Amino acid sequence: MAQPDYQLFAFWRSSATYRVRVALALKGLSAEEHYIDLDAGDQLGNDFLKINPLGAIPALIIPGQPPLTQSLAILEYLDETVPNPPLLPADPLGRARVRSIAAALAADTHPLIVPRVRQYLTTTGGFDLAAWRAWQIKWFTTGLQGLEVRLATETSTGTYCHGDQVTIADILLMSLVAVMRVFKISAANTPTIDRIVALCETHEAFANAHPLRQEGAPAP
Ligand SMILES: N[C@@H](CCC(=O)N[C@@H](CS)C(=O)NCC(=O)O)C(=O)O
Repeated sequence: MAQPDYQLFAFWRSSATYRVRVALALKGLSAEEHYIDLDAGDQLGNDFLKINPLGAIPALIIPGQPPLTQSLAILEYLDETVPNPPLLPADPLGRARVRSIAAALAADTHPLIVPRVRQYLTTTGGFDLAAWRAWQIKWFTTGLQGLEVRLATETSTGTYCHGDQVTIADILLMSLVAVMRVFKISAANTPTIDRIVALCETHEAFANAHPLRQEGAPAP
């Protein structure tokens, strides 16, 4: 069997890992996954903290190189080293728009619902599980409904978030939708997002990255 191109520290449900899985598949690259059980706290074990001292996945190991962390940085690295198919538009304004959509989801939405935030809020923060769920719903839907307004009104929206090709913006959108489904949360009144999600789902790269299709996932 061919050697994988990379090693990927991953967890079945991880939204940020999903992004890397999709990008690797779109670029025709392979990675051997190493399971970091976020529910068991593996991300805070000494072995993994040597790979990412911030205790978060994904981490991508390129042979002979220090680990790469932060999904957006990894996506851009993959796009620069394997240019086809491109995951960013050719023009600077287009690239800025795609990066803006991606950052709105990766930096302003997703970090609010990760396990370390749940852990803090449900202990020190005094949240019970109902308050945590209300928090999850609030920030997921705030992020997606804000994006819906952008996608529905900005002229650069095409069949995908930007134009008619998959970009990093679509990967980020799908990564949020994928975990919202795991948590059984949906945002109402997002017809543009729903249309783009349905189109992305027709791609094998997205379908195969689905959280419930990963090792360690519960039976659907
Ligand atoms: N901004 C980071 C987010 C990394 C992150 O928070 N990953 C989550 C899983 S999706 C994690 O490992 N969380 C561990 C924790 O919160 O304890 C990225 O895009 O890679």
